[in-house]
Amino acid sequence: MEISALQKARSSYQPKLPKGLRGNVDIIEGAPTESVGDQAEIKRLFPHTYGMPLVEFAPAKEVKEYAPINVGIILSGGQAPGGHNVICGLFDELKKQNPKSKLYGFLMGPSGLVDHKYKELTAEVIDKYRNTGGFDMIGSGRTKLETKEQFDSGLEIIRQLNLNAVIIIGGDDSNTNACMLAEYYASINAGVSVIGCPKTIDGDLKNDQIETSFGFDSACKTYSELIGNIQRDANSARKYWHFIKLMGRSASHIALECALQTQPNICIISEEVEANNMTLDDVVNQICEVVVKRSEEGLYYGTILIPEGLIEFVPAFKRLIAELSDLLSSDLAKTEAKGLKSDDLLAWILNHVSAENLPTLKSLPEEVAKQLALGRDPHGNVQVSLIETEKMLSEMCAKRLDEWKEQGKFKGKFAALHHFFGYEGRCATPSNFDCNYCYALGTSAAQLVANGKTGYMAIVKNTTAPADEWVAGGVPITKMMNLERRNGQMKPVIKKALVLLDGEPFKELVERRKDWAVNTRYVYPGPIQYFGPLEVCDQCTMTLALEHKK
Ligand code: FBP
Repeated sequence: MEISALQKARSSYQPKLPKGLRGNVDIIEGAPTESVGDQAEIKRLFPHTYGMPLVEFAPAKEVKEYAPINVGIILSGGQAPGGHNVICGLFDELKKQNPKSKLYGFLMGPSGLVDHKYKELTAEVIDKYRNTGGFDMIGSGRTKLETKEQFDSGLEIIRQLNLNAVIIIGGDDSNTNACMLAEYYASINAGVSVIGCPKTIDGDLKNDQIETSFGFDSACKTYSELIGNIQRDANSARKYWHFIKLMGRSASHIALECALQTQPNICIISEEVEANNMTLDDVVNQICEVVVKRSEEGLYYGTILIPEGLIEFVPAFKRLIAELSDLLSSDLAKTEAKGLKSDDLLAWILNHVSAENLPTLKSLPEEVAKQLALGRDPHGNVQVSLIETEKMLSEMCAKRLDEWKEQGKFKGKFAALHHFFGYEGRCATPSNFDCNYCYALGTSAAQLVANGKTGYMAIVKNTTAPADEWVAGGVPITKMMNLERRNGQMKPVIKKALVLLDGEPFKELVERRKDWAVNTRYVYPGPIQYFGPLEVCDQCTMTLALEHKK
């Protein structure tokens, strides 16, 4: 495999490990935990893994000896920079504990476990992927692990390879599955532990124990570089409005972080749109008002950041999506709509959707309607990355501005360009933060396994301090769960963290956005820096800094 000069130089970067993780550790157990919601029901569904204590690692008081163990690892869901370093941290710690320990990678996501597709990860394989982006060491996938047949099939290969543990690196949905797998294996005394690791560029897997999910840092820095470049172009040519959609699924954390880093003219936050009960029309009016104000100053250009999940948060669409989810999983759909191709299925839906939601569905361009109605991933999520919200909004803005022109309210020019920043940020070469964080998470996961824990997620806290001072441990996955409606049924799931409208990052945006809208206050962050002064290379996201400011 040919590698770039940067990759070569970067492969010798030694991730910084927190002091507490450098040698053998003792486990300090905290008080028993409760789930964040629906305690009685979550306890009933997870009797073997509910209520376990938080754990923290402290340097061991005595030297420890470890028997060799075998561990299997799965990369699940969307790519996030740093995934390879979780595996490297895990591998190095396992080998440090006992060189005879072995690590296996299940191929192409959770389906690798079910279908028994795996490879051994030797030092030769691992060394090629240190500090690299992507998940190509073993591949990833979105298969949902939920049935007893899948769990039993996984157990066959676990027994064949004599695995002591399976580690699932994933987002909220994948870790929900990790929790179910842990519970099932505990219930049948399978003697295998299941540990999760918090991954997703979306930044929505966080809570009082998880400060951030890995990948958010590098993805936001990559998008911010690109937004900065566009802003510089906009400020030079002064003729285009750039509509920039940003990946991030439901939550607007990525858009918010990129706005804080680059200071665009407008940044829409889906959670605010929902809280203010806004329609798409209201959003369009808000944008157009800024376009008019800037045009009065002779500024016929600007930047607008749009979170990819916006449409799900506009209350009318939210109601429609909820109805479509229930409708498509109903018995009626199973009999009448089974096997219908997309045009016929949309026609069937149009005939069955309620009178309340029909006008909303009909108001959408056909491609968007189809995507909303039919495009779901295996976890039931609308595939918002495939909906061209940026184009839809800019077309609506162009129409509105034409109307205002006729009414004499707008005298300027309006030309729009569209961008979607998503996939190019998910596999970026990880920042120092993600390299260090992921390596520590992998090391933590190995310590959880060595200490016989199951149903835990590896965590690393105090991440706004220098990496030396980070604190590692584990949190029971059941602690993060509540019940949510999915495909017409109440299901136990990890609670997603949305942007908090009373949180510091959003408050910072609110305080500054009026100024950014009319005046041009662009910031150009430039590319991620891997070598150089620490205040440039090791800085964390503004979201993390603001959320944990002391
Ligand atoms: P995860 O939640 O699995 O980390 O996914 C992240 C993500 O990049 C979302 O931001 C995006 O909406 C989705 O994956 C796209 O999915 P796909 O890779 O299947 O197109």
